[in-house]
Amino acid sequence: MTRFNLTYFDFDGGRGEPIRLAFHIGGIGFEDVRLKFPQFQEAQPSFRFRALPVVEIDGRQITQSNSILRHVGKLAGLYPTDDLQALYCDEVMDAVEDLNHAVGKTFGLKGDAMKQAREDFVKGRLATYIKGLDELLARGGGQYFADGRMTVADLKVFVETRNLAKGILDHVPTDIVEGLAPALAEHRDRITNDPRVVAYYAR
Ligand SMILES: N[C@@H](CCC(=O)N[C@@H](CS)C(=O)NCC(=O)O)C(=O)O
Repeated sequence: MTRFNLTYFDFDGGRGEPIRLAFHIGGIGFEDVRLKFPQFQEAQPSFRFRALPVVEIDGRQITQSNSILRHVGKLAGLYPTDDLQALYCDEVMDAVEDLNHAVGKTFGLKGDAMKQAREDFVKGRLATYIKGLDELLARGGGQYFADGRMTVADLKVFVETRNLAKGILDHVPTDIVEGLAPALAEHRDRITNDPRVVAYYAR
């Protein structure tokens, strides 16, 4: 049996969480290694690109969150077999990565510099990406992004929109998704209430 070992930070968000969800939903056993930041710093040289998530598959280290999520999605039955639907799925996942990189640039800033950077982010890239994702949801039929069912693209967006609503990012309004894209907020609630997702958080 293939052995999976996923290493990510110890919180229910970010680039690692959709992968954890996909493993669970697919009923695929994996070791869920959760690092606190000092543990990450100590172990960082052992990660190929000095970043997380990484997954080890039978001891071989694989990096890049979307590549890992796509692979686990295939194993879990959460990735389309139709090429066009798979492309829809990939587009959504890569758009979320653009957003992750944009918000990453505001980390580490302090005081007024942070406030200004976050306000610019809210009016600029974040608004653009929320509206863009809303369009992609409509293209998928309004309920899911691809394949007319929940796929890894939905898990990736859900983790992001839920984090925005949690208020984890200072100076980002928690109702920004509701305000700009009500259908995307409904999508977050739809995935939150999916019995497979409910079961994961109830475990
Ligand atoms: N392209 C990579 C980016 C990975 C990445 O930047 N991960 C962040 C956490 S979400 C990280 O490890 N940051 C710590 C650092 O770069 O020092 C991926 O998609 O996995």
